[in-house]
Amino acid sequence: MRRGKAIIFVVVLVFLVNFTIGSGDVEPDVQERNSAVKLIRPNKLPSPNSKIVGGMDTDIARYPYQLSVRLDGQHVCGASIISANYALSAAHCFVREILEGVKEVTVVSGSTYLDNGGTSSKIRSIISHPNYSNRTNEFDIAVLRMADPFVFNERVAAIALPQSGAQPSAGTDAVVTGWGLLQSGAQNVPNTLQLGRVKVADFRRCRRSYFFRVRTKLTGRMICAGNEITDSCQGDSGGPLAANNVQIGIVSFGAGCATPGLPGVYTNLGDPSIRSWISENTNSL
Ligand code: 4AZ
Repeated sequence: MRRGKAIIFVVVLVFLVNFTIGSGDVEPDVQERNSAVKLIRPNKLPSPNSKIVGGMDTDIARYPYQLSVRLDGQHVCGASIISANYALSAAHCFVREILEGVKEVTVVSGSTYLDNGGTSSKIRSIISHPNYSNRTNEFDIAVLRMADPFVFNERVAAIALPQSGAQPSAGTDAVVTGWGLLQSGAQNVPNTLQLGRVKVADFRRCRRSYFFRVRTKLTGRMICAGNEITDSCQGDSGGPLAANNVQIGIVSFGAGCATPGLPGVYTNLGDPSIRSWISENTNSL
């Protein structure tokens, strides 16, 4: 009987804690990535001069691994160069609904600006992780095999990948780059590549917040980074999170952008299953 009471007590306690933590003024929704990408698709061309959330203008020469993924010429996602023949992006950028009716998928390398410069390259094949799930956001990774190799120069170069099992500790300084929205819900993406300086967040804490506040389960295939000041946002998806010139994450999802207590979520490239999948699909990188 004592045990029965203890269980009831724990159940009530968990419920109360949940309820209090989860009852902020406005509950942020987990971004519907598909609609998010649509938001920045067709007819909404980047307005020049509008600014990742809390970032600053930067130059492609500083982040020469950054790519813009274009569907029929329109920027939809980021990606990164990992070798002459391969790029890395997010699987959610290439789901059937998004590719429907699209004639051409290309990446643009070597340009700071969305509206001019750089080199457009054709993709031979898109390999999305077979275990990617748009319900759980697990394994949000895709390898892009280029039709022709990238020609490397000071604005076009590959970024290194982590060793299998390498896990960035909380507080690690990282940079996220991209042409994503400057504010949650903004209408246009910026024309100039943005750089956001973020810190890797404590994973258990991040996982707890996502679970209690947005009922979303994070797994070891994910890492969190950013805060209420600086974060990735829609349109940055697929792009790189780098620390010490090593790509540690891929922009994957979040609960809005720069939402207090809910950092951005990234595919964890150090996770052994993710890391070995990249090797297997890129002729062993
Ligand atoms: C998105 O919709 C998205 N704040 C990407 C990153 C984040 C939120 C949303 C992280 O593509």
